[in-house]
Amino acid sequence: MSATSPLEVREKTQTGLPPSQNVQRQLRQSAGHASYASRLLAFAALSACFLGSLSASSPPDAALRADGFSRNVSNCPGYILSGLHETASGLSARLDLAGSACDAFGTDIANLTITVAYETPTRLHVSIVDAAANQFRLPAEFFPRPTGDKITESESGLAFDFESSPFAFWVTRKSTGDILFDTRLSSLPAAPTEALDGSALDGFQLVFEDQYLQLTSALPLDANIFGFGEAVATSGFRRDIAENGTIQTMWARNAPTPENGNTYGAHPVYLEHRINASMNSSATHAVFLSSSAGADIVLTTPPGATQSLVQYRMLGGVLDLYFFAGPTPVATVEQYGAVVGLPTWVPYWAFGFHLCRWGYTDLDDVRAQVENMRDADLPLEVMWNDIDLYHARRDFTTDPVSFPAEEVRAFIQELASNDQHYVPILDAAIGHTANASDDYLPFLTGRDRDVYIKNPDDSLFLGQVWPGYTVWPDWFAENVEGWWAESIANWSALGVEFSGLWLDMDEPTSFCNGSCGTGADLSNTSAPVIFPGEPGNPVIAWPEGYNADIWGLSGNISINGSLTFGADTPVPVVAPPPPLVPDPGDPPYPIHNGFGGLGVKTVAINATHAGGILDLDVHNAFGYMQERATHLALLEVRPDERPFLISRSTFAGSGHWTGHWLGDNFSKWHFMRYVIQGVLQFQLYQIPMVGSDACGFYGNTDEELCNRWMSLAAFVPFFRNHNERGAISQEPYRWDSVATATRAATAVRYALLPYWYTLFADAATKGTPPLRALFFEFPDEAELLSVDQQLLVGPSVLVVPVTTPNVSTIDAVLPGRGNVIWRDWYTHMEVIADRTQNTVELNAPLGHIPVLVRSGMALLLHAQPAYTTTATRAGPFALLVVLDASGTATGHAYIDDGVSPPDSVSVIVNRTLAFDVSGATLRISSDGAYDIPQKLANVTVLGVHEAPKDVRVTGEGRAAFTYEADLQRLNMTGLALSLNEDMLVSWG
Ligand code: MIG
Repeated sequence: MSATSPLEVREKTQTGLPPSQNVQRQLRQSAGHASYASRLLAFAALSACFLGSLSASSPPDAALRADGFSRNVSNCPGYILSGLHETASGLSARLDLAGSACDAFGTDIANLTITVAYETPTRLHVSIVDAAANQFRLPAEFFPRPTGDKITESESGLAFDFESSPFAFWVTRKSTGDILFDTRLSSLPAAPTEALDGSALDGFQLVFEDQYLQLTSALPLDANIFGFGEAVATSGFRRDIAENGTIQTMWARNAPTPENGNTYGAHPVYLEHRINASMNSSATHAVFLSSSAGADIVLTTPPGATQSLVQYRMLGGVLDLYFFAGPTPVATVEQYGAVVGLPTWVPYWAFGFHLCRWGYTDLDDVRAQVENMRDADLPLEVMWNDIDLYHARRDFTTDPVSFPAEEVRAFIQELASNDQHYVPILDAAIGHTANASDDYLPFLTGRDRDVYIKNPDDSLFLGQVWPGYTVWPDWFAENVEGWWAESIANWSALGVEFSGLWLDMDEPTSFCNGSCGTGADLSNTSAPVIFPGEPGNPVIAWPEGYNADIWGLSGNISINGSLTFGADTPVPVVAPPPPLVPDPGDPPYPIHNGFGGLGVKTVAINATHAGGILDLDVHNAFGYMQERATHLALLEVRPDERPFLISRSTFAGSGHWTGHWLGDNFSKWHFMRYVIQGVLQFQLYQIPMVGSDACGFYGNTDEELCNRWMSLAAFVPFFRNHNERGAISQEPYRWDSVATATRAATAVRYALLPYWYTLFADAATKGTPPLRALFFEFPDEAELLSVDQQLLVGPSVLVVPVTTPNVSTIDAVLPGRGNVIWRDWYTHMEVIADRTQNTVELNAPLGHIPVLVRSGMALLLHAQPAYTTTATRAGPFALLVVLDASGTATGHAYIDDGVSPPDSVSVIVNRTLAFDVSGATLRISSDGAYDIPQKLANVTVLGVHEAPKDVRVTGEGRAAFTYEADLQRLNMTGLALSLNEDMLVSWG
């Protein structure tokens, strides 16, 4: 922009600040990249330009000041600590407002209580609450937190220190003396200053008002921060704190994976990793603010500052903070899991391939998919249906013409007889009856039992979704769980004999703003949104580089022998939406919600829940509450099966109830690139069962993108291809090359299932993240911190997906700095990286995804990947041992029946195997009550330097083997070893 635009003039007048880079970026972005997401962002930017305020504390205009709030925290007085009561395991004290109230964005609360508890050697709990207990607190009944854990201060790895006047505190890692969190003004940059987005940072005192809480901590300059989601960050998995800064808004929103904007879930937790290069050491810690309040969390570095900072700006609640000492990334994540709840057990079948789309017209269409997959020999484990299944787009129904219930039942039973499963969608909103003769029972029984969210006047709160006018379950209502379980059971009895459920629209999404149904014509059951693929909403987008005007609608990689590929386009940097003036009735501090007002396209914030809970306080937890209720309902309906859920809107602790898919992405290369950061984020959030819509949801895909995406998707936990209504078909059999790539990647996945399953058992029992960023395993290697185009499945399997078009090789980073031997999964050959760069160029022709295995590891595998996970499990096991330089390796495996839920004492009958290799001997120790019928049929040992003369197995005598010197590979085949006993295999 060379000349001053009217927008800038307007902005100057409104704020007195120079035009922010923020807005300029918005405008550039909206011009260059016309996605739905960017249109929304551009809209938000324009509104902001016209409406005003740019920061937490920019000068208020007269209209805003009418409510008496100053919108400026610079003269907030902070608090003074007194009445200190110290115990061996912590302290409590009063905090009283240190001067006159500033009433910045709410009314200052004069009297607070602080409680500090050393709970475990690696967990410190700091809670600052209003003494009168009027502020909303997460009810422990629904959001359990560990109670009773207590150690003495001297046993803690963390120290809490404070200054009394004004009150400030800091948390130190005792072993290193590092200060991890520090709210002292003397540690923070001098205020006022500004955030990198141009917004003002007026003051850093603790602010505790009814509708605004602010807490600021200094961080090391350009700190390595991960987490704060749900986010699709243009900076990658590592958050941007020093270049553009980050404003992560916590306000669950149905926005299709907006870059740098708030989206479906809210996770107010971050992990920080510090490397001490000179000491060759590192340590990780995490900070969790246990609050469902709407919020902006700011990561920034003020201009010229020598430190960065994190600032929490919360719209209510209390400051309930947990600090986790790690010190490894994996241990840190586990410690977080112990507070919010460990991930739910996942049934074995859920690791199979899932096929879905929006727009299967009828049951025949769905049946045809199952047949086509079988004909193409493409493993299909779970068939899904979207809202096409519904009658009148209502939950708990099937369309009598296109999906007759009895035929749906027969179809699902046929799937079951082939060891296949069925998962339907379940939307959050319940359609309101259209008139007095409408006998839609789920709505009517729910109304009778008083389970819906209300308006302040106690009438039903009405919004609008696919069925027309709708209500929403109030998950805090007394009868809601019974009604929900019964509705689910009835649906299943009707014919929809699902194996799991897909929870959508649980932000919750409405198509109108706030209470739009009260007084409206309820007989109008049309949705105000046109289905994609219908006139007025055609699906016209294609992947970067594909030109449909030239090549038509096939999406083929070549047409008449020439390549259908243009050029990849660079990804624009997208700033978060600027803050808006709050909608009337919204709290005075305008969080950067991409939709603007808090009630836009969702339930109004003044809607009420049982017990008088305001929707404002629990908006971010709607998804969590529904996931919990649905999980409990499934346990009631099928007490012998593990509930399987995939849900869109998640909150801290959701993983205890559900898995997650990353939502409505786009069929674009750069959205495929975001998959890895998304999957890694949710490992940190303790929702490890996560994946993307493979081949892309919005827009048409093409052969090459779908080929690469299916290959990647086979290496993330939740493996599903899902597509938008109206887009070209993208089931993996649609293109031969995609079918070939999918078969190959799926075979690797199914071979690895015992390993995957063990990783998820470790998640369910200890909170260990199954998937890992490279630095999780190699925490001292600073060069890995920004690597988020590769990922580790567990500690041992390194995946290097191709995420750009038109290439046949890829440069891989090999972690370990030469101290680890990496071998190619397919060939078993050693892969050697350049010694200074730690990188290597790998062959990656279309259809091939490079996978490397790490030395020092023993992996239990299925020897014969088959069509379903059941058929695969029926076959024998294999063991792959990759020796390290000193000839050792270890590993473990967890095995059970794959379906039983934990009983009341949380134990599933199981067997664990430990593998320990050294001195040319493999020791297998077997422990547990589960009887493994399948035998161990082969053992492959890589890294054996000399041809053995013979191989012996305990109790069996000599075993047949082959040895290949070039691969240093010892292969024992044709074994039939029981895994229910300890065993020794030795060679030499
Ligand atoms: O407004 O059910 O994210 O996966 O296909 C769209 C139709 C509603 C959004 C989900 C998407 C699903 C679609 N749903």
